[in-house]
Amino acid sequence: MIIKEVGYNKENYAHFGTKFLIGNGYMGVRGTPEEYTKEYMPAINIAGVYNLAAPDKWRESLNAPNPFFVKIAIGGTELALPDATNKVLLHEQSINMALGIHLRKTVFKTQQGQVNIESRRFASMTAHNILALEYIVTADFDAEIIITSGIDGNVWDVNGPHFVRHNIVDGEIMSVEGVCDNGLSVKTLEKVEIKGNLKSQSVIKEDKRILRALTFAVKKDEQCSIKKVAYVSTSKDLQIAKKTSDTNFLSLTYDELLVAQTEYWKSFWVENFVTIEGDKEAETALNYCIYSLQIIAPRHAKALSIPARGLSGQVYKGAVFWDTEMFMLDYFILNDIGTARTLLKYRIDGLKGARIKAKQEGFDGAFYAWESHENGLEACTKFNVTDVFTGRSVRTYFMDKQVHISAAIVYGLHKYTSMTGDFSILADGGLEIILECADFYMSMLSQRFSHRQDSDRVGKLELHDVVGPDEYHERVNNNAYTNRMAKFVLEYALEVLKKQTATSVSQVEKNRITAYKKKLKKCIEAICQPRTSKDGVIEQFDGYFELEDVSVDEVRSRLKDKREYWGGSNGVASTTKIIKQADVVTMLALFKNEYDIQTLRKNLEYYEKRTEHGSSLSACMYGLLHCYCDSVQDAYPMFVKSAAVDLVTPSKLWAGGIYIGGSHPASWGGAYQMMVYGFAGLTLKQTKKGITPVLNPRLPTHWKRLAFKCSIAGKRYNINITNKKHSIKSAKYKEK
Ligand code: IFM
Repeated sequence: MIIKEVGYNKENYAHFGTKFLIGNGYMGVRGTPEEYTKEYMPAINIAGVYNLAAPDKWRESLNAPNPFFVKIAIGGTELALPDATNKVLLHEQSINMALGIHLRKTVFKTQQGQVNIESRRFASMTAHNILALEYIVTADFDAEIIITSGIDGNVWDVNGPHFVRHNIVDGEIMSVEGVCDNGLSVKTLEKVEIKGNLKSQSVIKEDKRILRALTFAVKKDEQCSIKKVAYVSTSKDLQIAKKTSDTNFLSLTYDELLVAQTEYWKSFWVENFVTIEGDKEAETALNYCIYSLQIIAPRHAKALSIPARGLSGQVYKGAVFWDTEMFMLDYFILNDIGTARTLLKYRIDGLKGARIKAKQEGFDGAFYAWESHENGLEACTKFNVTDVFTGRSVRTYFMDKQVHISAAIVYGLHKYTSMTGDFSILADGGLEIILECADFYMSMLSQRFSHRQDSDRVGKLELHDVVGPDEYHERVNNNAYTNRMAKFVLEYALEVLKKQTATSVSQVEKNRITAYKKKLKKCIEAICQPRTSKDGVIEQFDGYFELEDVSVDEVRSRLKDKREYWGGSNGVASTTKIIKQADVVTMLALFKNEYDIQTLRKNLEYYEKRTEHGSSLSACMYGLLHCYCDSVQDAYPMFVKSAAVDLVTPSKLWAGGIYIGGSHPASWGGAYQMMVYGFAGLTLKQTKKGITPVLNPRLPTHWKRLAFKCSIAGKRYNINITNKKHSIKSAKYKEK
């Protein structure tokens, strides 16, 4: 349960900051050494609080003043990374997932001898505003050690600076409050316990930070240390949190918090650890995904979702994408129904924004934000990529044409209700989402005027001018995935309406509902199917088959700059069949029961060769479909790729001049889905006894045993699978 890196390389600052993230759903803390300043991207990224720094910038999430800032000096010389790189004898960073703690150890060599730093830090899982740090220094010689620590309000921002003013307070409890020009503020308080032979201390108050310099006189191998407890809050907390924080900051101690933290994670792993006997690496990677999803789960909030880059920073504006409902939600439905509900309630709140966007784009109903901020506010701009050659912004169509976003939310609601048996969410606003998304797609469907004379299209309704999951091909007609998802929304709307008992409804209203159901039925029957080749390949969108058929490598070789954007009007992939990510394959993975296995295999084979996997959302969908096609050995590398996405060196940090690094929660969720639905083959059956789980396992041959727990319809199950037998037994656990 340890993720560890030994050795120091300054160049790893962005990757390790992400890999060694800690968090508690309220905030994420990047895994950078304590002495790092903003050039090296330390961040305490707050969930769900956004600001626009200037009209020509992007709105993005906020980073809090950093109370984990600490550096040391010995004999007047600073020992701080990265400047002191040449003095490093040993450097280790790790996450102990069993305890939810980040650990760091550095040994510096000086003229007098060796100096050792050890730190432990965590984001409290039991008090969401709280961060805690222990920092210990020893030297193998008698030394005067200065530990300088405090709150650094000079934070790293992608599209900042956000704070126009810093209110700084000195005293036993120090604080830095960053204030934005609209009054929005983020405040960090800290108190410190000091241990060791303290000779003197002083306070350094600067523009944006306040520090304490603690001078210790220590004997050889004697420790000096600080233990810090910090409280981070924002002026939006009351709006977001379920309840006001009952944390009595003054009375909390580091030691007590550590005990509570350890207890929390111990009981968490009893419920959530996934055993993969025969493959330690896969086991660690998958449990890292689970740890990582848990530390970004908005357990404190009434209605909040998870950004595409989790809480690893402001990349993608800290915004929420389809990633949540299509990739992450299943983990929460199966393990933490409270969080699953919170994620969906965020979309219920977002209906306001979705209605506005639909209207603006000329449609009825609800068109959800492609990149969603609070209240469903669209954060995606029309110019989302920068041309690496000219430095100019490129018009992209993610925001206005990626209409499959609305269907993803309805799909999420469907998964939630059908797997938990909790239909109350429909009465709490879910039904409105389903019906308004249905209205949206019905208003988009247009009678076909196309020049093409295919007989199967006559009288059909088409979905024009969209972008499917494959973002490299913009403004296409009848994207297979989008059409199927739109149809799904209409089908689900019809299904829920049929189940509604309208006893107290007037005759006029009944007639209206009947007419509406007829309209839904008509659209369901008429929505056109994608073209299919003679040998069963489904065309991703109208005209895809006519594009240039070249390999991914050939397209890559046409790049003049490796950071060039492959899509859009000038992209190297746009005129070819090379796609960014699973598109038809995603559709087939979701609706596999509608196709025979030959069709699934044929399409998998066809599209796999033509997929760049330029998005971390891609591999898991290929992996899932491989499992459904019983090609488990081909699924396995896709599983590893998804699960270990943030453990290995990142392959893509740029999209045409825009930094897109950070963590990949959708990929973690996708790996989890592969484990549950793919390898364990979990499906649900509606029987007289209610919703029951069924297994159809297909383990990779080197896996000896797969075991995990999950919750279905309010019951917790123990699932145990070997190559010879499998079982599902009730587990003693009550869903909270
Ligand atoms: O939602 C994804 C999209 O499918 C591909 N680009 C990145 C987004 C955020 O992860």
